[in-house]
Amino acid sequence: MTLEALVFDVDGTLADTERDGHRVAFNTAFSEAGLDWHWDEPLYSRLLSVAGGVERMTHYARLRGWDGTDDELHARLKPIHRAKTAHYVRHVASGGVVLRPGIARMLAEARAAGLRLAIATTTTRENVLALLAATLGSSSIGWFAAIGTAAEVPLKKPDPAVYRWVLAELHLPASAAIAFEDTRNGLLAATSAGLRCIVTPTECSSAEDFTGAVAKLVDLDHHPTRPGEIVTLEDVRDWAVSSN
Ligand code: XBP
Repeated sequence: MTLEALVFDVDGTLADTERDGHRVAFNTAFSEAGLDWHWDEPLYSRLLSVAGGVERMTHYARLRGWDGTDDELHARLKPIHRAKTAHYVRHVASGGVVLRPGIARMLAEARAAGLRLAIATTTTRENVLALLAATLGSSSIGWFAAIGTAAEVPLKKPDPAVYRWVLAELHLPASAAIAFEDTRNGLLAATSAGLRCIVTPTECSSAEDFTGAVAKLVDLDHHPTRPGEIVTLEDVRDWAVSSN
């Protein structure tokens, strides 16, 4: 099968957004809400095992002894999550986030080669659009043939639902696409949907188990076996047909 699409995770993959972006926005929203919650870096790295901001907050609330059903806790926490999203979007719009090395180049190479681009993320659509506009310009939103977010697919990674949604939008079999992820949850979501997956871990996810990835990279500007060389679209095409 010929590679026809590149599917990118957002947080940690397109840009390293978690430690200084989302985490700071969460803490600001907690403080504004009068909660004595503060997610420092080690705690946040552990909490990242729970995909989805509201789900992560709900998980932490239970650790802090909150009672209630998931729906009851979500209802209490969603206003705080909306405030957090506003803080995060302001951070991104102010230039607080840059793309990871090689991402802009890979997107341009894929477009020039006629491949389709897609996004599969558990974050909000608002966060995705803000990140694309701030880093690639507002017209870049049109580069992506499918953008799967928490709005389109409520079930979060490692569930494969968002990757299955993207493949359906692209009208492609999993074998015609390859995923780019930074966490084990993301790797499992992509591979469970049948896609091969390249991982580029961040400091937050570096200790995770990436068994099943077809390639594990520092980033797209560092080839894993050819020191001093970048990762090209040809390398991605090779990994797209390899067995991991
Ligand atoms: C990363 C996530 C998100 C972000 C926080 O998404 O799991 O929950 O950490 O964003 P992905 P929200 O790696 O799939 O891009 O608060 O909007 O969920």
